[in-house]
Amino acid sequence: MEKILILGACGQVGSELTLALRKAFGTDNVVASDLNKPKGDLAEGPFEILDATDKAALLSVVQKHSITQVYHLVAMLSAKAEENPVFGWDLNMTSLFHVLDLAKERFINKIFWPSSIAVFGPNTPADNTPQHTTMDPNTVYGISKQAGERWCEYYHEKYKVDVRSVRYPGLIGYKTLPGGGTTDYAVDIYHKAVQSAPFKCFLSQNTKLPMMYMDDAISATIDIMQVPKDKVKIRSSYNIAGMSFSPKELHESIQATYPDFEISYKPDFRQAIADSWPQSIDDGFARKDWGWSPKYDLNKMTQTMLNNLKKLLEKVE
Ligand code: AKB
Repeated sequence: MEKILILGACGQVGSELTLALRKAFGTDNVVASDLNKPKGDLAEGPFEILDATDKAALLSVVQKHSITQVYHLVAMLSAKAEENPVFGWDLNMTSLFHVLDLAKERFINKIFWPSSIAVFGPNTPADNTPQHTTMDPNTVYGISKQAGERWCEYYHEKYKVDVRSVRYPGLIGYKTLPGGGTTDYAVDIYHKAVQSAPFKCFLSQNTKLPMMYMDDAISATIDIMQVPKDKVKIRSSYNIAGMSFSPKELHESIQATYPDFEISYKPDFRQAIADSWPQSIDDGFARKDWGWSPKYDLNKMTQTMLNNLKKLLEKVE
């Protein structure tokens, strides 16, 4: 039986992935870990307070629970890392090296580590961005993800480490808030809509970015970890696509339910980050190699987000 450790389990992806993995593989087989204490459902299962940059502590948790697989979700995202470049680089790379080394030393046998559309840069073709193309990221986060991809592939080639990865676009879910990303506006906007509050967007109205509903991201993550080894032909990271939209298009999609919902635009430093990223992604390799296919488009996601956030708001009131 596989025993799973999740690093960064209290974050936006971690909190949903932990519950999905516990449902699929049994609560006792999924150990969540984070620097912060767990809240809600996350606390109902094995949990360790863990700093993923502390290799001795990480190894001790791996040995204590006889861990075989690690999902490494610790990262400082794009906007926050621009404000803390050295810390962002150090957190993103040190924690990745520790996990890769644990696999190289055969303490664990499989790793999931997410990359991001942030690996692309201003000279990357912005439409239908291919899997293999020019990559010149100009953010600390993007540089760390691109370097991480190179190292994952290197550890696979040289040390036969079974590391698997997808390039997450902006992720949108109603259960938790993201923190420190450039695509975060697309989560905040739904919260404002159900609260009948106006929304001030930090990106300009026509800034189109690749995005994905959380359920699709969780499926991609679990699916790539389940397929037989030989199906995973790309060991840097796979492009995956869900949908692409601009703040204006998202606003219009919300207005189908909340016609009076208002938005204003005040681009800040995150605009330059968004401008350096693709608008849409070609995910042909993921579809062909391991059967990736998303289920949510913009309007289906909008309905799901609004319905669930409304229910949560009613519970609080
Ligand atoms: C961010 O905005 O930094 C992240 C990402 C695209 O990886 N959501």
